[in-house]
Amino acid sequence: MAFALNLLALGLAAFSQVSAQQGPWRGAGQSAGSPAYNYMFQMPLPIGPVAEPELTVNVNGRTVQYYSVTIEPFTQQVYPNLGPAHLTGYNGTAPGPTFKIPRGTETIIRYLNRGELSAAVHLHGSYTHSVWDGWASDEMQVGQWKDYYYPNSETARPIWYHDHADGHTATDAYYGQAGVYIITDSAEDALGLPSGDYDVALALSDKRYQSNGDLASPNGNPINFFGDVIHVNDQPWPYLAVEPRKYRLRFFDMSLSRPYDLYFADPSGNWIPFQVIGSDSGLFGAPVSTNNLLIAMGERYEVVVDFSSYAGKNITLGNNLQQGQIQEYDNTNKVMRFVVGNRVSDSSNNGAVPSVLNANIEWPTPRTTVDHTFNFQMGGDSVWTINGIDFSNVNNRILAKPQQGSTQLWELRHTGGPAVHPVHVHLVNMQIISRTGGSRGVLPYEAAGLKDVVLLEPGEVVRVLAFFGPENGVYMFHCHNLIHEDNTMMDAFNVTYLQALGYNQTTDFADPMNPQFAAQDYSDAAFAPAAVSSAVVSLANLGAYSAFSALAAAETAYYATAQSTNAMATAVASTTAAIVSSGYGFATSTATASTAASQVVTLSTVGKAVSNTVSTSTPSVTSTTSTSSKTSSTSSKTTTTTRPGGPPGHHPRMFQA
Ligand SMILES: [Cu+2]
Repeated sequence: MAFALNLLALGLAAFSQVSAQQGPWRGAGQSAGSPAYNYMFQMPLPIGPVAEPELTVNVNGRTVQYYSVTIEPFTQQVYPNLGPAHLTGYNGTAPGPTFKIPRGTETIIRYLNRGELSAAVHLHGSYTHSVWDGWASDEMQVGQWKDYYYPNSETARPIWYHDHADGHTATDAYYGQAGVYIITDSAEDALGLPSGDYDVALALSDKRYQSNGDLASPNGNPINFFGDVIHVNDQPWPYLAVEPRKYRLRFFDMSLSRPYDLYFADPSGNWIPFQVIGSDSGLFGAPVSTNNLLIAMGERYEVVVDFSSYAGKNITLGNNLQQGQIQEYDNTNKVMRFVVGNRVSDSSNNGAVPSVLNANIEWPTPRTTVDHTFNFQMGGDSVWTINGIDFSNVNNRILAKPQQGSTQLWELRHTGGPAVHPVHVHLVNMQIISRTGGSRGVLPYEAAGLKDVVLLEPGEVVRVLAFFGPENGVYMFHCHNLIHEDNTMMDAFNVTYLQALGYNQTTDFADPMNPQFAAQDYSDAAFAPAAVSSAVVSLANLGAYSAFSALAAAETAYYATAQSTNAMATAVASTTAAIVSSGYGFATSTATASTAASQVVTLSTVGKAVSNTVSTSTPSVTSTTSTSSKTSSTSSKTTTTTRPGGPPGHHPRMFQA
């Protein structure tokens, strides 16, 4: 009883702080039940705008696109018969504009915060440098902006972007700060999968409404938030008119606490088999056939479903999740409807799904020793913790220090609390090795590809294997039940710099609070076209990602030679030969004799425990990198293309095609 009261008090304290910062229409009432929605399957699925670059810069052979996004309040008519809902989203849309970026094209996105609360933006599924990864304390206050720089150099995959601000991520995501970001590549294009209008992103969320048609606050319950209105692309229970052919559907679970068990049902209620072709980290090696698909918060799955046998019929997407932790309401078993027409207007890319989708999945090097065990549990000094430590415990919140380029096996344990925990580890692509403690094991579509989120149900223990690279830096890992994340089931790990690689990065991208990249106050001058162009070229010239593929290859070679057992100094001690003979792509390395060289990484404000010393007893290497000389060269090779239609800036409709 004492524990329960304590829990309640802590939960309320955490939430009252957030509520106090919100507008008068926020937190106006925790609706016990939303008004009846009388337009089930009658409103079309919204297909949002695709972001267009406002500037394209070429620096030393790299293409860098510049976009701008304003976080701003807007209203949306959700209930046709009631008042509008108030949201705060990216460029005044929810979900935010969709990004479609070809692999290898770098992006710089300038976010300007014109919302009500501080903001941090995380590109979920990207191995972004720490300074642009949306570290929860690296916030833009209202009136500030920050340029985020992304590599987009991993294979084609469905990733997404959302707020990650300290303590109110759930609020911000719920009110609209989330969007789809798709990386494409030529290998995927060559497969002949459904494309264009036949490739549809479906962002799932659940919300509650007040009697006046406005949103009810998600705050007030530190355990879970479950809405009684299911949205797809922010439209309650929509329909999509489809043709009798194959479609590629990309599912994103952007809900706060709700997982879904999705299925397609014909008018007789029979479930239709479909193929799962990819997940968080891109295409599977081969498609997985199934009748249902469990997707949890933060996860993505891509499927191909064939409507060709259902011309003139309705196919309903349902949610079959029935378990104790998930609140079911009258209509939360329904998601959306596909209204199948009678005519196919384009029969290209409508063949069988290839039996081989992706022969080049970068599975981590096998490893059987558990490097870290993390207990996801209630209690401790706050409501939710990992190993009893929460994110506000600044001096202790770094729970792991994998060395750059190492592979580690983590054991994730659900050790208490009436909720599920989808665990998201930033930076990495995880192989789900095992799930014990329950009855379901690893699901076939979880095993078929790499992931960045894995679901823990009560009592379950999941082992994941991941490569911690290519860069060093401090990253978060947390529960993607965003209610838990805010309360404060989140900690960090420090991918420590591997000096022995001879990779001498002159800019510190590892400290997420590096003031060089901190948010700045808005000024007209900073948003003048010439200033934007200059800022973009300056960032691009850092070459922050230009060595990534060489770096990853060097790390793989390094650990293979070291036969590392624990990715630590022992490995460093035995790899001199590998360093010298590397040809890692970091030219002109020169070995310098030293004994017991010590590499101290001290990060400014992310916490005492971040200070990390890697001792080596072998020659250390200093190097002049070819990449830095290239990228610090003049911008005379830079070409700039300004997008027609006006100067780069912060107009909310800049992205409309
Ligand atoms: Cu959780």
